Amino acid sequence: MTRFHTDGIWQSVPGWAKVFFNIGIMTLAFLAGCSKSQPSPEQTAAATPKAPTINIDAATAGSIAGVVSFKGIPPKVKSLDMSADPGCPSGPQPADVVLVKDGKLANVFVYVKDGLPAGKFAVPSEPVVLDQKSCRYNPHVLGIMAGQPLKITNSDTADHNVHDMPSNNPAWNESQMPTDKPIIKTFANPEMKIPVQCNQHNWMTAFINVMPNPYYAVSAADGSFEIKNLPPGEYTLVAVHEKFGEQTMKINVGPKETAKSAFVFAAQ
Ligand SMILES: [Cu+2]
Repeated sequence: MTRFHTDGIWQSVPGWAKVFFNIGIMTLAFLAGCSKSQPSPEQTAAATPKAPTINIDAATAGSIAGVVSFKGIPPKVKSLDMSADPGCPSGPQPADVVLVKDGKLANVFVYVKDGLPAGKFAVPSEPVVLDQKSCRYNPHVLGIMAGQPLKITNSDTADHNVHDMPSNNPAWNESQMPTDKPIIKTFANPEMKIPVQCNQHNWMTAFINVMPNPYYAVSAADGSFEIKNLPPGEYTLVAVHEKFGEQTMKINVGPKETAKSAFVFAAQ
């Protein structure tokens, strides 16, 4: 309150009036501070909307089971040379971007895009594991719910580095030695196809799909996938492959039914 001390008018004001003036200013500042730090209940409710958590009725829940095929001759598998690092396998190693076996395609991310009830789905506390093994990310494609822990482990004798490159979540870039404890991460926001790369080994790539619900799966080596515990309804199902793009289908799931679906990808 010394900012007026050079002002002639202020100097002519009696001392008792200055005291009252200063008390008034301090009271106003105090009230302004209170209104900032203690929002009204209405403000709090608006800032943190509470969507109801959806309960799935086990008596009627169904599932989707399917297979992803590959039509035609798959592209030649690239050979990787990991020999520069003695902690990695020696000799030519097959790339894991395209995995076709007996006409079936692995690492296709299949998820329910539309048709689910509105609301919030329970988030599992069980972590999803991303392991670095034989100088690859295992799995190469994974799904995780927003808020669910991701546990990153190093099973190799090589040093690795885990670098994610999201656009709707914070990025991280961390080294992990063979003896280091697991790195735990979470993603707050749903986001598809977050690339992950090892800065030590440029062939090591993975994709993380952060989902707002638990209705997704990754096709296995035999092309199979299954999405369980779905309430009966009509859904839009999407299948995405890193190289071969995206496909969409409508599918109806009746009460207690296992609806069958099939996707067929081809070289582009
Ligand atoms: Cu690495």
